[in-house]
Amino acid sequence: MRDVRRDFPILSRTVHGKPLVYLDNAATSQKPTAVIDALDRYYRETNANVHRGLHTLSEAATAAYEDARRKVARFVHAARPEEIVFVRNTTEGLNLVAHGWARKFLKAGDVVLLTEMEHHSNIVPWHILRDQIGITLRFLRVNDDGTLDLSDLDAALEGVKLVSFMHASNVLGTINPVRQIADAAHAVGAKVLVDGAQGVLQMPVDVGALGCDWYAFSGHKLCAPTGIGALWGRYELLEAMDPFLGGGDMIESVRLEGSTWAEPPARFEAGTPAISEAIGLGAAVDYLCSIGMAEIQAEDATLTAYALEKLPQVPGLRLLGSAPQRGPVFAFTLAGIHPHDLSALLDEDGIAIRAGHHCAQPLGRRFGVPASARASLAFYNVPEEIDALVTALMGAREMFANVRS
Ligand code: C6P
Repeated sequence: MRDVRRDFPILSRTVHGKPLVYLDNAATSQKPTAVIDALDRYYRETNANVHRGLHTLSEAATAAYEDARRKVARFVHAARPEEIVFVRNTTEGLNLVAHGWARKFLKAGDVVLLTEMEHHSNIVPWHILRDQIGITLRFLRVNDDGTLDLSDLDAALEGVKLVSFMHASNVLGTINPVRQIADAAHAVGAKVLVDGAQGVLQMPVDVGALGCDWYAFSGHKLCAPTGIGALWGRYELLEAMDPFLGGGDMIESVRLEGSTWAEPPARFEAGTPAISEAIGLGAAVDYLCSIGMAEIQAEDATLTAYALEKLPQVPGLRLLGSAPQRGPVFAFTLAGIHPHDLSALLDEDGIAIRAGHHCAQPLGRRFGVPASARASLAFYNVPEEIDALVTALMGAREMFANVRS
């Protein structure tokens, strides 16, 4: 895995004269040369609009765009490429289900079950829909160790039409038991939407094995460019959904009196899509498959074990979440130092972490921590970078202690 660092040009840069230690992978991943080159090649050789022209460039662009869809379909083990809808990001994928499916099939009083650990992108769309059509929202609670409280899942599922929850937490690191929740939800006739933003780079994803109905993820967390993501959905569900954006490329026919829509996935891809970004996502998926997602998962486990051994050695450090099934994401507080100050201080050592509420304010309230620092790793990180983080945290503690005394 050490060798893969060479595939990421940015990892050899310095920040404030120090080697970059990039520990903000849950916010966005870095991009390998294979992806950067795919974008460069596309704009140098193939750039044209897709699905619209009969000239050579347009046909080549269309072929590359649809090839990327096939690669993404294989990556998540979709039954067919048409089950992959290209969207901008996880947020748009979740909103597409809220507005394309839930708005059509749910009515006032129907219950949508979420969890207390959700990212805002899986809470706010449901608040909007609740205010518009009167659905009821219910939340699974989070235990002190950062696992979901599933002790009375059957009661929580009463009257539920849709369960929507994250595969892996961007704060606690917890990996949720998707199959267990999906099976229980399906037993009461509910549909299951999974926010795969963090899950998708941490482990092999097989949507059939997970047992969900939709799975949304962002390319930029998967070594691909920003501006592209995917919503996988079971085809018959996509077929039943309404579009939430209208325009070019999503229609079957348009008359002044009205329009009819194309079949999925085109129905949900109105307007000129993010063509180069989709091709970049295809290149990212190829790159990750060349390493192997099982190998990436194993590397994450090694890094996670090392971080869990090292971080508690910092006096005053409180780690949020200690779930047994977890990914390499570590939110923490350090006694006496505001996370924003900590982040700024670490930046001077070339270390990039995130600080704040991590777009999960309800979860922060649950733990009585409105803001925390967060180090998040990816397979291209190395144990020495965890050592560098620990040393910098110790230094920050000392510095603040001196300031106070
Ligand atoms: N979390 C983080 O630093 P978008 O912004 O649409 O690509 O992803 C949204 C999203 C949804 N669910 C989870 C679990 C996420 O972690 C994220 C993005 C980043 O934690 C940016 S806020």
